[in-house]
Amino acid sequence: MDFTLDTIRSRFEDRLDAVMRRAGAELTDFPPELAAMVDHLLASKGKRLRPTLVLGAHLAHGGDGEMALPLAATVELIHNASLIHDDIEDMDEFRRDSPSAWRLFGVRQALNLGDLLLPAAFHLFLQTPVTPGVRLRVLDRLTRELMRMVGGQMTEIAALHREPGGFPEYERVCAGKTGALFRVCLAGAAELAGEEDPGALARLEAAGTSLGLLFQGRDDLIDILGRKEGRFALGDLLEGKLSLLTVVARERLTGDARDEFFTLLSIPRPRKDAACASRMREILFEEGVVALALGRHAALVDGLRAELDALPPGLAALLADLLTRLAVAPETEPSKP
Ligand code: GRG
Repeated sequence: MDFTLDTIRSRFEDRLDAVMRRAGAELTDFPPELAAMVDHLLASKGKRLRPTLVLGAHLAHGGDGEMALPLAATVELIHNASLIHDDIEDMDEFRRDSPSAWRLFGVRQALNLGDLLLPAAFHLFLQTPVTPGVRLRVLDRLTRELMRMVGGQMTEIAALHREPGGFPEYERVCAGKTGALFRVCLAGAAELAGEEDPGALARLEAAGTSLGLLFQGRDDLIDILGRKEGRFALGDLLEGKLSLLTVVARERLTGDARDEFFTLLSIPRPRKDAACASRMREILFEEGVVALALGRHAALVDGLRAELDALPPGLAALLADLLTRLAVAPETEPSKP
């Protein structure tokens, strides 16, 4: 079969929707206006990358995909919960080209919605038709990774507005907040298909960690290149966030440019305005930080590509497809913010 993101996503799209809708319907006996919030959430779909990876990894390990549908829906529900909470924490007003959940329903109900999705996700996973032993192993993986995800997010927030500790700190944050779910997608799906070899599972976990780093790096680059669809660009600089750019800035900047950049980074909102963020962006372009960060990201993409041969062929093909989408084209002229 053809292991591309598009073919796997479209092959399972209807069934994944049905499983997620069933989870929504079972959530509670809400009155209609509250049920409408859940419906809105389930209707606002993203790229469905994580469930597609679950299904692809299951197929690539000899599974039929069907048995992995509850896990696929589970990771997407957890991902959605994390986005709702993340938007509240960052006060991001837009998500998936529409107002974020807290803008639509208020902070309190958005928090509740995120909270609701988590037990719903676990409840759904428990319906996976595998032996209790396998189910428990994957459940254990899921809970451990979810703790790492929250840990990564907490570490990132603790690092706001300050000069970053360096690339290892950035890697740790990405391995948690973004890599955790990717590790579940790859290694959890393989376990559901019967994979027990510790070496094979470790390779899948390593690929998930690398994907988290690449995915987050791309997100960081898109923020500065001004190509964030439906969201404000430069949000990370405004927020004073640890990012691939601030880490490379720490390595690269010297003298006045360094002092100015990190002084601006340390200013909290709302004192830091769009003009501050634009000046920071200017420094990053002028001092070659953006070019270096693009190069660093491209090298990481190449690094993971070189490791794909160690994975089952179908999964290697699927991840090769993903890597072409994670590459970020360099931009010679910075567009005006
Ligand atoms: C699990 C409720 C809960 C909280 C965990 C808030 C938090 C703690 C973690 C946030 C983690 C986070 C938002 C990481 C960012 C990952 C990222 C780049 C998301 C964007 O993913 P896409 O592009 O989104 O796959 P779509 O919209 O396509 O699904």
